[in-house]
This record gives sequence, structure tokens and C-alpha cells, in this order.
Amino acid sequence: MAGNTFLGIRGIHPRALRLAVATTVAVVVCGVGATAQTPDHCKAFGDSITAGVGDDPEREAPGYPPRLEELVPGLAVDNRGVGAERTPEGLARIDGVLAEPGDCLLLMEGTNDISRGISPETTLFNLDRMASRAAEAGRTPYHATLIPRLLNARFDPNNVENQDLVQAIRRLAAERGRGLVDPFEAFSTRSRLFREYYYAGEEDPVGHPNGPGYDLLAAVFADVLLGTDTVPPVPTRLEPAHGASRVPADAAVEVEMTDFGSEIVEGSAVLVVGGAPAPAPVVDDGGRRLHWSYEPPVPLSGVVAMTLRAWDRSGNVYNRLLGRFQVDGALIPRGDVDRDGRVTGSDLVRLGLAFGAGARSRRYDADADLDGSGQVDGEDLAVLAANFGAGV
Ligand SMILES: [Ca+2]
Ligand SMILES: [Ca+2]
Repeated sequence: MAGNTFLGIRGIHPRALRLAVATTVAVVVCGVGATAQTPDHCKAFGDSITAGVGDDPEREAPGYPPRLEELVPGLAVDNRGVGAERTPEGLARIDGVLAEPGDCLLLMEGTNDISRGISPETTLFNLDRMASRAAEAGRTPYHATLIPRLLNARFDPNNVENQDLVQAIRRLAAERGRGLVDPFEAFSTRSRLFREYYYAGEEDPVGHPNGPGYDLLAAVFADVLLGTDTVPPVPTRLEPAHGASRVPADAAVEVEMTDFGSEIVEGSAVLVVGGAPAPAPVVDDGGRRLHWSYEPPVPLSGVVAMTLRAWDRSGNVYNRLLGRFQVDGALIPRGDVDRDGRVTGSDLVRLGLAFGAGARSRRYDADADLDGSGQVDGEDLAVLAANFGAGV
């Protein structure tokens, strides 16, 4: 199946994103959960991606907050982003921000937690506490997912941990009935993502938007605050997780899709696991959530792809790879850069895009550095060529 999702082609270089098949999903946001009316005065709380690092230097006020003010008539947005902040520091800082006037909190933090090895449970706990304190202070809290991390990020360059955290943030918002803003979905479905929407500096440990990136980020927030649903149903649970390995052949599959803006169209959803269609899902939460939980009738083997198609009543379609995992005993052939279980032309494209790049370069792709030398070069190409056509 063709999928241009960031997830589907994890680790791929921007130019290859352009080569990937056209997107099915239009743009932007996840809609509103329980919020009824547009706020007047928000605090934008988070790290350097809220502060506006990487933005067009010509801009007087960087980041998404000033743009959001322009997009939502009558809204004031104060930038309370602090560079490099992790959620433990955020939790310590939140009360001071909540002591200021305002009626809403926009909360986007956690990518630095991934970089520093803070557990997702701790991150979730901290985000939940911050949002709870906002609610206790009479503010409407909105959770936001994180944007994709750069492919040469020192930690989690394949966005495996990031996707798990993104799903957990979505679940948290759904469970608490809070609004969800979903930059991860909006960003990861853009073609030429890193090239067009990210700051191009070499010393960027996680990945920051550039001017167009902050425009997009602001639009994602604006759609939610204005109650416009431009986001398809998104994964809120995926087991086995994307990127998992040594998964038992008789593992149960659990998939949950949630729409934060409108109902999911009944019967639109088709989940395929390892080439076999799954049974119909359980529908709950007023048609906004689909849930599959079953044991595949035949044992799983090799690299298993999970793909999903579903759309909501606003016409937003999800139709792509949900994730891929390796069943215990699967021998991934050397040269399988994208880890789909086969060595094909797409692996060659990935390697070609990173060819010549050393580990510090923005073009470096750890998965294409097949011999782990810290440089993608002829040695790696030789490995790939020797295994071309191999599959599990
Ligand atoms: Ca939707
Ligand atoms: Ca491959």
C-alpha cells in the first residue's frame, strides 16, 4: 500500500517525501472535544517550539501565538514558551502562568522529555497535572500533540517514541474531554515536510518549524479554536506498537481510532493487518471512536504492516499505513533501510538521498548507514546491492 505518512516512511529524507505517493488527507487539525465557545485570551505554554525558535528572523514576534491572534478574530495569545523546557519544569512553572489573566491554556510540551529519557508515563502525568491546574483555575485547557522529530535527531530519529507519546496525548485529551490540537497529524501528512516547514540550521537537536512551519502550526490551533474539523480519525492506540520487534506470532492486535471533531462514518473503516482484513470494529463514544481487539486467525510472521482507511463526517480521510512491526524470529535482510522486510528500490532511494552524509549532517539517515560507520557511503551501497531483492 502506498502511504506518504511520515509514519509509513519513517526515517525518510524530505526529498523522498516528495517522491512518495500523494496524500489522501487534506490538512490540518484535530477538532474540539468538549469546548463549546471560542476563548478570548490564551496562554501558549510549551518549549522552544512555542517560543518560536527557528522562525523567520524578520518577524518581530516569533512563533505560532501572534499568527494565531491573526487567524482567530478577537483572540489574544500570550507566548509563554521556554526553550529546552521539559514537562517537570513546565509543571513547576505553570502556576505562575495561570496566575496571569486569561481563559485558556494551549499546552504543547514533551519533545525534550524524549531527548532526556523521561518516561512517557511521567510526561503524561505532568501534562495531565498542568491541564488539571488550568481547569481548576477556570481556564479551558487544550492538549497539543508534538511535531515530528528530525531524522538526524540524536534521540528517536524514527519518531517511534514520539508516535507513542502522541497517541498517549490524544488518549489523555479524549479521556478528560479536553480539546485536542494535532500538529503531529497535520505535519506528518505534509509532503516535503522537513524541507519546506523546518528550520534548516545544523544545530537543531529535535527539529523546529521555519516561517511556513509556524504558519501551519498556527492554522492547526486556529481550526480547533474555531471548531473547524480538518483532521481525520487518528490512531489513539496501536498494539503491537509501530517499530516493535520480537512480537509473538500469536500476539493480539489492538487498534483504536478517534475523531476529535466529528463522527466517524459508519462502515468507512477497514483495518488490514498483515494483508488480512480485521473484523468490524466496536463503535463507541457517540461514533467518534473505533476499537479493534482480536487475535489474528493465523499466526503472524515476518514484518507485519497495519493499514487503515476511515473517514469522518467532515470528509477527512485517513488511508495509509498505521504502523509496522517485526514478528519474533523474523530476519530482516541487510540493506532493508526502511525495514519493511524487503530490499527494494525504495531502500535504494533512501540510501541515495543520504549518500555522502556524515552523522552530523541534516541529510544523515542512521537506517541507511548500514555498516554503522557514521557515514553513508559506498560501503553501505555495496551491502544494499548485495542483498537487493531479498525479503523475509
Ligand atoms: Ca475529524
Ligand atoms: Ca525495504
